[in-house]
Amino acid sequence: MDRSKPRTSSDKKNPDTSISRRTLLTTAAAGVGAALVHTPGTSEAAPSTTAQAPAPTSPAEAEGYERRLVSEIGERSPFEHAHRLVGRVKPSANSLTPLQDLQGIITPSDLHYERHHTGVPILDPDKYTLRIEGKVARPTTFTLKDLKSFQERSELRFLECGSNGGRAFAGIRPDRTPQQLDGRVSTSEWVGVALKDLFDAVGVEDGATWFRAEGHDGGWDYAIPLLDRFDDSLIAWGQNGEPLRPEQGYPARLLLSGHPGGPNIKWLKRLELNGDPIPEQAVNRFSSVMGPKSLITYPAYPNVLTEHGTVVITGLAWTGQGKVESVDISTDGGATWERAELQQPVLPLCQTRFRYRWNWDGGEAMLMSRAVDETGDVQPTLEQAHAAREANKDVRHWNTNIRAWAIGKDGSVRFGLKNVKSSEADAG
Ligand SMILES: Nc1nc2c(c(=O)[nH]1)N[C@H]1C(S)=C(S)[C@@H](COP(=O)(O)O)O[C@H]1N2
Ligand SMILES: [Mo]
Repeated sequence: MDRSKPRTSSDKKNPDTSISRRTLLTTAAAGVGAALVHTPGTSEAAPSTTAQAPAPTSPAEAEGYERRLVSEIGERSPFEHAHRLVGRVKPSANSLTPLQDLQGIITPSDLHYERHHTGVPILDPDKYTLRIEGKVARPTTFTLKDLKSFQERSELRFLECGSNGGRAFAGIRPDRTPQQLDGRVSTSEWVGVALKDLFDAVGVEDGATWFRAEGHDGGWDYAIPLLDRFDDSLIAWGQNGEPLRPEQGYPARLLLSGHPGGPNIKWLKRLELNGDPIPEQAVNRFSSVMGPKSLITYPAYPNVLTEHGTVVITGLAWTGQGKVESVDISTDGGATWERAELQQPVLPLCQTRFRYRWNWDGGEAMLMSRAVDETGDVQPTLEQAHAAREANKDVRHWNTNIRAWAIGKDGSVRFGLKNVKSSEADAG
C-alpha cells in the first residue's frame, strides 16, 4: 500500500482529522465489520451501510492495531497460521494436524486430522439412522434423537491412524516436521453414548463374537471382535463443544478405546453382530493395542535455536493403554535420561503434554523423548521396534518408536539423523 499517496476525498469527509491513514486502511480491510459501524459525528442520521472510518476509540486502535467487532463466528488472529497439511485432494485422502502449533492437549476441531476413503458425505441429521442387528434380541433402528436419549458421556480421547508415524520408522529423512511425521493423531472432547449401553438395549445374544461396523459413505467397514474391551467405547455426536465436524463423521461415529483410527467408523450406519468365526483381519488388527508413544514438538525441524541457554523442550505423549505414567528426555542421544514434567490434566486414552527445561550450551545434541504408560510398557527404541516387527509378522505393530531430533552447532534442528542408541543399559 502506498502511504505517501495524498488524502482522498473520502478521507476528507471524515470530520476527525486525527484518524491515521493506517487505521483507515486496516478498518476498511475488516470488511463487513467496518460497514456495520455507525460513526458518531458524521452527517448521516441512520447507521451507514457504506464503509465509514470510525474514530479511534480503543487504546489498541490508537496504538495502530486492527480492531474487530463482534462476529457470529470467530476467527483466529491474523498472526496465527496453523493449518492442516493437505496432500493431493482426492476421495481417498488424509490431512495432518499441525502438532507443533498446538497449545495444551486439545486439537481445535478444524485442525483435527482427516482420513477418509471415499470423501466426506454431508448427512442430514434429521434423516440419520443407525441400525443394530444380527445376533441381538431386539434389532433396532436408532435416530439421532434416540441415541441422545441414553445417558450422555463425555471423554477426552486421542484418535490416531494406525499408519501414523511411518516416516519415523522407515525412510527417515532429516527435513520432517512433527506434522509430517505424526500429524495423524488428534485429541478432542467427544460426547456420546456408551457402546455398551446400546448393546444392552438391543440385547446382544450369547453366540455373538464380533460385529461389522459400516458407515454411510460406503466403501469402508470393519470387523471388530466383541471379546475386546469396549466398556469405555462411545458412539459420539459431539466434539469440543459442538456437533461432530463432517470430516469427523457427522452426525455420529464409533470411537473405540485404545485402538487405531481405522475401525472408528464415521457416519456410522450399521452394526451387525455375528457368531463364529472372527475374521482373520480382525484378530490381527485387534491383537495389539497402541502402546506408549511420545514426540517432541519443540524444538523440531524447521526450528533454529538462536540463543544459548534455556530451551523449553515440549511435546505430546499418549498411549492406548490407560494413562501416561512418565516421560523421560535425553539430550545426548539416549545415553542419559531425565524426567520431564507432565502438565495436568493427565487422562487415560488422551494426549498428555510434557515439558523439560534444557540448558543448551551451543554444542551438538540429540534430543529424544521416551514415554512409559501405566501398564509399565516403555516406548521402544527404533532398533527394538524393528526387531519386534521382524520377530512377529502376524501382529500389527504401530509406529511408536522413540523419535530423535539432532541439534547442530548452528542451532538447526533435524529429524533422527542416526539410529537411536539402545537404552536398556539405563532403563531404570
Ligand atoms: N466411514 C468411514 N469411517 C472411517 C474411515 C472412512 O474412510 N470411512 N476412515 C478410518 C480411518 S483409516 C481413520 S484413521 C479414522 C480417521 O478419523 P478422522 O478423519 O476423524 O480423523 O476414521 C476411520 N473411520
Ligand atoms: Mo487410518
